Order: sequence, then C-alpha cells, then structure tokens
Amino acid sequence: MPEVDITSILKESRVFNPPKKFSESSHIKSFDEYEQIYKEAEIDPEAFWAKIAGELHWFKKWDKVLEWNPPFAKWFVGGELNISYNCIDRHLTTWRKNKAAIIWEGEPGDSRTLTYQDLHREVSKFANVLKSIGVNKGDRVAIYMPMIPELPIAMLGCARIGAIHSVVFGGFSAEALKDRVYDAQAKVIITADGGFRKGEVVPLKEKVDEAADKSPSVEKVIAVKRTGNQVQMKDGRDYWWHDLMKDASDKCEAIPLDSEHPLFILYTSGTTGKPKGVVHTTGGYLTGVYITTKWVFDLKDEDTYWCTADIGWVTGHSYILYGPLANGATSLMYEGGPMYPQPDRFWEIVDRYKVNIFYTAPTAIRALTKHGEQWPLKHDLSSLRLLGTVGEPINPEAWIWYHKLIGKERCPIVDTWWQTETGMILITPLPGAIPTKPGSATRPFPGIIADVVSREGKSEAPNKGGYLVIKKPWPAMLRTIYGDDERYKKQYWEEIKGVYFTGDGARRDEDGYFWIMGRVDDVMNVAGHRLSTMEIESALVSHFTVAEAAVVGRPDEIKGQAVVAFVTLELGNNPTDELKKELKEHVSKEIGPIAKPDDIRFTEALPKTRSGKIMRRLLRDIAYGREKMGDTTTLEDYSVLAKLMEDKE
Ligand code: 7RM
Repeated sequence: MPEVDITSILKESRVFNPPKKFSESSHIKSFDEYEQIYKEAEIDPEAFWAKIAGELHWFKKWDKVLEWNPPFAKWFVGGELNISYNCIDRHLTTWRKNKAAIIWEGEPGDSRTLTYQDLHREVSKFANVLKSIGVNKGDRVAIYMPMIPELPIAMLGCARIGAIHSVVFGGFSAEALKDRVYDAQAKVIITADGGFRKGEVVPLKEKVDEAADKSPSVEKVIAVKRTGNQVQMKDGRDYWWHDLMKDASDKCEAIPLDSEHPLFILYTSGTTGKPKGVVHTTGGYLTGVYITTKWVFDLKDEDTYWCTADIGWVTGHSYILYGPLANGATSLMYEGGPMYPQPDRFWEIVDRYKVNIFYTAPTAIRALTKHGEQWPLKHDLSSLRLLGTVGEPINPEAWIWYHKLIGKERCPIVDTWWQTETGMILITPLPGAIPTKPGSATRPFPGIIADVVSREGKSEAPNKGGYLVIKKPWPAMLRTIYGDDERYKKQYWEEIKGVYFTGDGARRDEDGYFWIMGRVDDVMNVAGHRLSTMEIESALVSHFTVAEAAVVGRPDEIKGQAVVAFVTLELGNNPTDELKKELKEHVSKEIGPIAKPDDIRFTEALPKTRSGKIMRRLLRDIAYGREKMGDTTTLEDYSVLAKLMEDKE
C-alpha cells in the first residue's frame, strides 16, 4: 500500500439544498433529524439496527443483535428468516399482492410485468425445480444470465431453499466463469441461449459449456430460451428452463434459515490474481439493504424505481432486487445498452414508464453527455423526482449536467458510496435532509462510523487526504472471502489496525462531508504531492471539448511521477497540438501548475471494466511504455487497448 499524504486540490464550493417540497414529504425530513438519528445510532448501534430488523419478517427472533469477534461478525444471532419470504410472501397478505414487483423491458422492445403474486408463483416453481435436480440447502448455484426476469426468479428461488447463489456477470469470458464456478464448487449453472446487447445476440450457453466441461462440480445446467440462438444441449446434464417449469408445483414454502446462513457469493477483482468471493449472509444483509433503499431513495409505494445496473454486480443484487422488493416497491429492470437503438433509450424508458427514481453510474452519464443535449430534451422527464449515482466519483461537470438536463434542477442527486464488500450504501446524502455538493458522497448513513485516517490509523484534519476506513461493524458487511478467512483478515482488517480498510482515498471537509478520491492505487505522487487522478480528470472534463479523461502517473526523473492524461473529446472537436496545449493550461489554471499534465494523449475510448470503471492500471502500463500488459480479463473491449498500444508516441 502506498504512503499516504494525499494532497487534495479540488475545491468545489456549490451547495444544493434539498427542495422544501421534497423534504416535507420524505422519510427523513431535515438535517437536524438526520443528525439526531445519526447520534442515537452512534451511541447505541445495536438498538438502532435491531429496530430496523424488527420491521422485517422473522420466523424466529434473534437472541443477540451482534457478536463481534474481530474481524468476524455475526448479526441477529439465533434469529431465523428467509429473504424470499421477506421480498415476496410478506406482501401477499396486503394490497401489494397485485402490485408490479418487476417491470421488465427487453432490449428489442419486448416487455413483461410481474406482480408480487406472479413472482411468488414463478419463484416457488423454480425453487421446486432446483430441489428436483438435487439442489440442497447450502449448495452453490452459479447464475450466468442476461438481464431477463428469470434472473431474479432464479436468485429468489435459491434463497427460498437456502441454496447460495453466485451470479457471474454475463459479459465475463468462459475462463472467468470457470474460475468462479470452480472456486465456489457450484453444482448447477443457470444460463440462457443468449441475451440481447447493442442489437446483437450475446452468446452465453457456449461459454457455460466450456466452463462446465472443465468443472467437475457441475452436475446440471439449466438454460432459458431467450434469443432462439442455436445451442448444444448435453443429454443428462442440460435442461431447458421451460421444460422443467412446465410441471413444477407452485407450492414451496420458504424455509426458515439462520440469520448467518450465506445468501450469496459475489466475485470481485482484487489488486492481484485470483478474484475474491465476497460472502454475504441473510439477516444483516437484508436489514442493511432494506433500510438504505428506503431512506436513500426515499422510496414510496407509488414510485417506479429504476436502477440501471446489471444484476451481475452488487448494485443489482442490493438495489434492483433485494432492497426494493423488501420494501414492496416496483423495480424496473432493463436488459440492454443505453445507446440502443439511439442514445435516448434511458430517457425514452423514463418517459414511457414514468420513472420517479433513477439510479445510474457516472460513466453512463458521461457517455450520454457526449452525445449532446438533444437526446434528453426529446422526452418528458417530469416524472423524475430523485436521481442517484454509484460506482466512481462523479466529476462536478457530469453532476451539473445530470442536475440540469435530467433533473431539471428539481431533483436531488444522491451520490452513493459503497462496495461489493459493504453490501449496502454507507456514505450518501439522505435526499430530503442533507444538502449536496457536486462530487461529494456527503455523510455516513446512520449506524456507520467512517473516518479518514493516516497509515497509522490516526484521524486526519479536515481537508487533509487519507485512507477511508469504517470503524464499527455494520449488518450488511461481508463476512469473509469464500474459503479464505486469512485473506479476508489481511486485506480488510490488518492494513490499518482495528478498522475496516476500504482501499479508497478520501478527505473530509470542514462540514464533515466525504470526498472520495478513488482507489489508493489510483493515486500519484508528483513532486512530493500525492495527487488524486480523479481531481485532474475532473478539471480536464470541465473543459468544453473534453468528454472523458483518465489520468495516470509515469516515472519521471525530476518529479518522481509525471502526469499523463488520456482524453476523449466531445464529438466535433479535433485532436490538435493546439488543443493539447490549451488543455494543459486549463488544468494548470483550474488546480494549479503542479497538476498540469506532462503528456496528453487523445483516444476515441478509454479501457474500462465491464461495469464501466476505467482501468487505470492498463493505462499506466501504456504510459510506462510496457510491452506486456497486466491482467486484461475484466476489460470490456480489448480493441480499445490495442489501439492505444499501437499509436504509441
Ligand atoms: C457499488 C460498487 C467499489 C469501489 C469503491 C470506490 C468506487 C463506488 C462511489 C465510488 C466514489 C462513489 N461496488 N465507488 N461508489 N467512488 N464515489 N459514489 O461500485 O465493489 O464494484 O466498487 O467503487 O472506489 O471502493 S464495487
């Protein structure tokens, strides 16, 4: 881990208060109310979390709220519940029985709505299917599917009988799938004959065949027919979803599970080698996602809520599926890409379904910004009342675009900081209560004790950069890395003694607001100053010609590191030397000469992971002039990288 003395140079002084009308009708209505709840939760976190858990359905109440043997936590010890019951059955005895649980839109334009009652029938049937092919409580089930309704049905079906799901994002390669199936020793893989993405069929079954052939643990494969794509079905191993469902009974009670029974494993990339299987359990996870969904998105029964993530990422697990359904909400789910068939697909969907709450990633916002204002302007977005972001720091430019063009200066924006490991949102505005500042995730959620500290674990002064840590256990925290308690301990709890190490750099301003500066390995050291790549990127993007920028360091004899910026331009701008000069001056003016890029390289696209995070590690390889790149398995589009390597300067 690098030394810390992260110099923070970005100053953003705009403050946006929650609109009065919004506050009046929201769950948490004022800053004072937030502070009051925060304080109470700080004094007695167990009482705070127990009160929330009490709003859920338990077959058996817990004996003890928390058992903390650092760094191993157990929440709601002795309690028994079932997430599938909480997300479905619980609503069937209320008026929500015939409420839309999931509104699904396929990329080609087909659609389906599942009420809570529909979902109950499908999930019960599928749980019986799983039992009929030999899946038992505790068995691992890998899920490698497109964004179709059968995906949440499969997950809830697993949860209903206590099988542990491991969803692998449908964009991963056969090799990556095999590694994850192997690590989890999955007994079954659930997939489809393909999915639709950017107008094309994405093959899935072929990759499953490749992975399953090399995975002795896999006994059965279930495939949904989605695209009509020709696929091989192996006798005795492979079954069509619709064949198995045809005769399945729709009666399957949700079984009581121990509060600490594992709900899912979700793999996330570490800095090195093998992906980490992050383990989440039942009672604590549900408590965390239930209350954050309700308060952060200010969710009401009338809302149509849309999170644009893929369920293959933690954002989809927590905020498309479990959080919203635990609240009895209507969750919209979209199969395809934001630019298909045109860059207004998101806005067209918002308009057609009258979406009220919209949650997406900064990378999507920037991509849409690049296509110009005409696309959102074509649609009526007046149904929107709240916007959200997640995944990376949002640069103030993109924030303001989102605020003006999408929210029409009417909708609060919740910039939510969290991780696969945290399970739930930890640092975030509560939209009716906390004034926002573009680029800041603002304050910790009640019950969360966050801090910015030095390598030695000492709190940093306001506005001084340091490591973001969480000081107390929280219910939705990861319990371990699957099969590797040691790695869990070392990676998260031993880097900085006694606290959870997030791997992110941050600063806290004079109002106690958190400004996330990205992963600490995305931090540079220029002439003795540790600079956040994100802040320089932000300055670049504030120039009217720049669509997106990624900044990395390369070794420099004099300064230690030199600043290299990879820049994509808004359509219609020419990548000239003049412009390079102008951009350097612009950064110099925006943040100071220390941050002025030494090199600017124009590129048509930046290398990103499939979830849209810029892979600065690979750009660093290029900036260093390395011939061989590091691990590229999580890269979305290899040609972007190949092109960058070709036009070396
Ligand atoms: C939910 C998710 C986690 C990493 C995290 C940060 C970055 C996420 C924000 C953010 C600044 C945010 N899980 N990150 N949200 N940085 N502001 N609002 O993305 O496991 O895939 O990634 O993402 O670096 O550590 S994740």
